Amino acid sequence: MATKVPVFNSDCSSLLAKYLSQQVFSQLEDKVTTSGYTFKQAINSGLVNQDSGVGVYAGDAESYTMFAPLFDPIIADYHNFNPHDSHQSNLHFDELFGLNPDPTGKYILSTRIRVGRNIADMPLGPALSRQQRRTIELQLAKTLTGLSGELSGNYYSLGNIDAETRKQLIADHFLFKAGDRFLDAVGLNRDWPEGRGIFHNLEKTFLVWVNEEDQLRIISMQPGGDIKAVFSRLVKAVNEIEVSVPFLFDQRLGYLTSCPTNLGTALRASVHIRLPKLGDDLITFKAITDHHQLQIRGTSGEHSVSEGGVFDISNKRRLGVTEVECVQDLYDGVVELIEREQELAINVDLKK
Ligand code: ADP
Ligand code: ILO
Repeated sequence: MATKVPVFNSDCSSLLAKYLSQQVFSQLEDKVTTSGYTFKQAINSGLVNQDSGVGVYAGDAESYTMFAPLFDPIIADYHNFNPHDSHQSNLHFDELFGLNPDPTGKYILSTRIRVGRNIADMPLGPALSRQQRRTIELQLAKTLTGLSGELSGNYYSLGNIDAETRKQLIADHFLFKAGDRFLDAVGLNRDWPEGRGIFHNLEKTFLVWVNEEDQLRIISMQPGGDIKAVFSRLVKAVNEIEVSVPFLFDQRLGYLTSCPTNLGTALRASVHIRLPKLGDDLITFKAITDHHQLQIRGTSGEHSVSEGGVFDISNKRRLGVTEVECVQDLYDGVVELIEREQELAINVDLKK
C-alpha cells in the first residue's frame, strides 16, 4: 500500500504544502539522485518548519529533473516561470536606468546586491561531503585572495574568527548567522563551522560567503542608495571569479542554487530603507511592493522583523528575468515607495 502523503498544519501556507499531492508523493517518495540525495531530504525542511514559504531544497543539479513533478510547479508559482520558458542573462550594468533614487540620503541607509553561485560538477550544499566542502573552501580562498584592486582582500575561515568579531560582523550585516533552522533541516549545517568562511576587502564593500546556503554568495554593498555603483562592482567581481571557478549552470534554469527561490540570476538586490509612515500603512506598502514584484524583509534579513521603521526591500523574481531587470525592479519600486512615504508625511503634517 502506498505511504500516505505528509499532513501539514492547517495554517501552513508553504508552496510545498500547496503542491505535494498524494500522486506526486507516491511518484517521488523513493527517488534518490546519483549523489545520494533523497526526495525525503528535499522536503524535510518544509515538513519540520511549517512556517516555510517554500519548504524544499535541491541537493544537486539532478534534483531539478528527478523531482520536477514537485519542483516545477513550485518554481512556476514563485517566479511566474513556466516549464517551457527560457532564462536569459544580462549583466550589462550600463543598461540600468537611473542612478540613485535617494540622492539626499534621507531614506536609503544602504544598498546590497548579491548573487548565489555553486561550482560545476559538484553536488549542492545539502549533499556535499565533508571532504568536498573542505576542497571547495581551499579552492575559493585561493581564487579570492588572488583578486586585485578594489576587490583585493582576505579570507577568514569561520572557525578562526573569534566569537566577538563574529557577532559584530553579523550585527553589521556582513556575515551570515549560525543555526538557521531551515538550513539545519536540510543538512546544510553539517560539520559547522568547518569549511565555511567569509572573504572581504578592507572597506567591506565586496564580500563572499563561502559554503553557507550556496557555495558562493558574492556580495557588493555600500552605505547610501547608489544602486548602479553597487551593481557594477558586483558584475566586475562575478566576471573575475568566473575566470577560475566554473559555475553550475543550466540552460533552462540559469544558475543552479540549493533553494529554488534563487534560481536563474540568483540575484537579490536590496536596500535598507527607512519608511516609518508606510510601515504604519501596510496595505499601501504591500500594494506598491506587489506591483513592482518586490519582497519586504526585516532589518536583519529573512525571517526577521523590522526595527525603527527600517525595511529590507528586494526583487522577488530571479528566474526568467535578467540581472538588469531584477535591479531595475528594485530601482523603480524604491522610487515609488519614497514618493508615497513623502506624500504620507505631508498628509500627517497637514492634519496637525
Ligand atoms: P540573502 O541576501 O543572502 O538572501 P538575508 O536576507 O539573510 O540573506 O540577508 C543577509 C544579510 O544581509 C542580513 O544581515 C541582512 O540584514 C543584510 N542585508 C540585506 N540587504 C541589506 C542592505 N541593503 N544593506 C545592509 N545589509 C543588508
Ligand atoms: N526554506 C525557507 C527559505 C526560502 C527562501 N529563502 C532562502 C534564504 N533561500 C522557506 O521556505 O521559507
